[in-house]
Amino acid sequence: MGIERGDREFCVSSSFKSSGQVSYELHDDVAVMTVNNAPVNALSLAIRQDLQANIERFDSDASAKAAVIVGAGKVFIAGADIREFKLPAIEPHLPDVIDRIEECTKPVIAAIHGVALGGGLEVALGCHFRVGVKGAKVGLPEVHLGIIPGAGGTQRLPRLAGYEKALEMIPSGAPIGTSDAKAAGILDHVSEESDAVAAGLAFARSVIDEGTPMRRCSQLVPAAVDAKMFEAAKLAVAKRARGQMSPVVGVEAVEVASQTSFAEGMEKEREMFMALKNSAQHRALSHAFFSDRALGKLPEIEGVAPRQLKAIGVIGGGTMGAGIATSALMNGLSVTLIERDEEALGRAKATIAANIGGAVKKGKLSADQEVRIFEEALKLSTDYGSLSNADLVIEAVFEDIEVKKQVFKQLDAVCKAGAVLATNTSYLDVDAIAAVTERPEDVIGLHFFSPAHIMKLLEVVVAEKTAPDVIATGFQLGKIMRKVAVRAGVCDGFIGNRILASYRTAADAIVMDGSTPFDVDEVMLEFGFAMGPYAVADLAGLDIGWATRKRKAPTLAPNERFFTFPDRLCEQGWFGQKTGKGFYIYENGARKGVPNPTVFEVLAEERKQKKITEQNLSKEQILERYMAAMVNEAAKVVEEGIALRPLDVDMTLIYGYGFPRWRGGPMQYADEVGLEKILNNIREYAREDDYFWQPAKLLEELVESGRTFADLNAGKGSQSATKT
Ligand code: 3H9
Repeated sequence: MGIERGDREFCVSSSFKSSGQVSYELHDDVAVMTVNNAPVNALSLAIRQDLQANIERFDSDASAKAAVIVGAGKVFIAGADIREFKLPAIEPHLPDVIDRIEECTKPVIAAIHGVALGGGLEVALGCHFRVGVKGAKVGLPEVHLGIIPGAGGTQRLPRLAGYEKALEMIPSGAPIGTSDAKAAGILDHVSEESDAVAAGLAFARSVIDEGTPMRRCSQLVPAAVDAKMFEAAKLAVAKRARGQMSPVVGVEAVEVASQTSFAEGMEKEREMFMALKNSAQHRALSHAFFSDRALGKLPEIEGVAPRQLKAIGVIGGGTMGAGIATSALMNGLSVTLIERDEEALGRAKATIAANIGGAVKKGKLSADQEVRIFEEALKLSTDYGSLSNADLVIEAVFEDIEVKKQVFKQLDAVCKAGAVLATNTSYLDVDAIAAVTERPEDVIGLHFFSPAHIMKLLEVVVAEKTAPDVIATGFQLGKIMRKVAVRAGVCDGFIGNRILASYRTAADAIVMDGSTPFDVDEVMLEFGFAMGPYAVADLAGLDIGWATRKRKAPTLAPNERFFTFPDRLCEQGWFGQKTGKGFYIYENGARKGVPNPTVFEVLAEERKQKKITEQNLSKEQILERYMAAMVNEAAKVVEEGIALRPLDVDMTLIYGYGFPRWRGGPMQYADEVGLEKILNNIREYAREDDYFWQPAKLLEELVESGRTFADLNAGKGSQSATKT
C-alpha cells in the first residue's frame, strides 16, 4: 500500500550522530525503541533525529519483523518540547518523523504507559497499532498552550476515532483513559500488564503470528458528516473559550479533515499551527504553563522539608472557615473546627455538609468518603484545648486585628511545639499578629479565596520571622488541597487584594468621569474576564466596599479622589445579588442582572455636585486606564518584594481574580502591549490626578533599560534598583 508523502525526502544525513536518547534493542524478532528524555520524554530535536534514525534502521533490519515504541520513566511521551518553541525549528520536523513511522513497511506499535500527550499521541497515531497499559491516558492538550496539534493530530484522529471524538478531545484538550480510548478505536488493545515493554512485545507477537493487516490512519476514509455539526461545534466552543482562539481553530482543523485529502489537510494544519504558534495567546499560555511550575520553586525553601501535616484546626465556622475545613476534609486531612457555641458549630457543620454533599453529587467524592468524613475526620469543639494535637491551625475569624490577636494568644497557649499557626486574613498585618505569640517563626498567612473549597488560589503570606519550613508547609498544604500556592509578602492586601483595590479605584474614576459601570463591565468581559468589576462587586456584596470606605474616609490625603457613588445604592439597602439589587437588578433570584436605572441618576447627581465635566472615553481608553492601574500597582508589588517575580502576580490574578489565562496575567499582557506605552499613558493620566497615577519606579527603570517583566522572570537583572 503506497501512501502520500508529498515531496519530502526521508533520509538521515550521514553526518548525523545519534545522541542515544532513543535506544534500539532486539527482543527476538521485535525491535524495541525506547525514548529516553527525562522527565517527560519531550520530542526535542535530538529525540526526533534519533527516532527517525531508528525507524530507518528498523525498516532495513531484516532480523526485525515488528517494532515497539515505548517511553522510559513515568510516561510514554508528553509531546513536543515546549522549550524549543521559542527557537527556530530545525529538521527533522515532527510531522515528517511521524510520516516516516507510518510509512514503515513493517508494523510499528506504540505501547503507552503514563500519558501520551500532544506530539506523543501524534507519534502513536503514526504507528500502525496502539496498546495502552492500565492507568494510561491519551490526549491532545495543545489548545491549553494556545496552539493546535501540529503533527497530524487534527487529521489522523478524526480518521481513526471519528469527528465527534476529535471534536471532543481537540478543543477541550482533556485527556481520556484507556477504556474510553479503546471504545473510540484510539487504542487497539488495553493490556493487563503494567509494563509497557511487555505489553508491546505481547501485542507485536500476536500481530506477527496472526499477520494482522497494518493500519495507517492517514489512509482511513473519514466517515461522511453533516457540515452543520462543525458550525454548531464552533459556536459552542467559541462561547466557552471566551476569546481564546485555539479551541475554535481546533474545530476548524478537524473540519478540514472532512473536506480535503490527508496531504492537503496536513498542509492546512501546519498553516494553522504556525499562525497560532506565532500568536500572543501562545506566548501567554506558555508563560502560564511554565509559571505554574515556577511558583513553588523558591530559594528559601529549596531542599527544606515541610512539617508534618495530618491534623489541622480551623477557628471559625463561617463561610470561609467552613470552606477551608471542607477543602481539607476533601483532601484527606482530619479537621477540628472551633466555634464560640454549639449553635455556631451546628451552622458550620451544616455548611460543611452542604459543601461535601455538593462534591459527592459532582462525583468528586464517594458516598463512603462522605460517611468517613463525618464519622472520623471532622471534630467540632468550642474548646481551644482540642487543638493541642493539631499540626497546623488556620484562623478564619472576623477581620479585625484585635480579635485575631486574641485568637493567636490562645493558640500560643494550647498548640503543641512546632505547630504552624496560620491566619486567613485578607489584608491585616501578619507581623503584628505573629508578634503576640512567643513563636513568631511558626506564624504564617494562608489567604484562601471564597468559596475556599472551590477557588484555586492560596496566597502563602510570609511574615518577617516566618521559618523556612513553615513556608514549605504552607506550600505543602496547597499541594494537598490541590490549590495554586503563591508566595506573598506582608502589606495591605498582599498581592491580589492590593492590586484589586488599585484597579477598582481606577474603574470608579472612569465611571465618575462619565462612563457607566456597565461600560466598564462590558469592556472587561470583552477582554476575557468572566465578570466585570461591578458585577463582581454585586456578587461579593456592596456592603463590604461601603464599610471599607467608611473606615478610609477619615484617613484620606488632601489630593486623594474618593468615590462615594456606590454608597447611594447601599443607603437604600441595595447590597448587590443578595438583596436583589445593586449596580444590577436580579429579578427572581437570577444570577445575571440587568442594569439598575437608578445608577444613572445617582451618577448624574454626583457628577453635578462634584462639578465633573463628563469625558467620553472609548472602549479602548477604558481598557487602557484599567489595565494601566493594574500593571502599575503590580509593578509596585514586585518592586517592594511583596511578589517575588512578575510571574507570581500573573498567576495570582489568573487563579484568584478571573484574569483570562490566555492573556497570561497583567505583567505578561503589559510586555505584549509594551511597557513604554503603558508608562506614557500613566504619565498622561497623572496630569489629571497625580495622587493616584504615580508611576512605579520599577516600570520606569525597565523602560529606561529596555527590559521587560519577562526578563525579570528569567532572572535578568534585579527587580528594582530601589530594592535593597
Ligand atoms: C505539542 O506536542 C505540539 C505538537 O502537536 C506539534 C509539534 C510540531 N516540553 O508538569 P510537571 C517539563 S505541544 C518540555 O511538573 P507532572 C515541565 O516544565 C505539547 N518540558 O510533571 C517540568 O519541568 P521543570 C503538548 C515539559 O508529572 C517537568 O517537565 N503536550 C513538557 O506533574 C515536569 O513536568 C503538553 O502540553 C514538554 N512538553 O506532569 C503536555 N511537559 O521540572 C504538557 C512537561 O523544570 N505536560 N515539561 O519545572 C504536562 O501536561 C505534564 O508535564 C505531564 C507531567 C502530565 C506530562
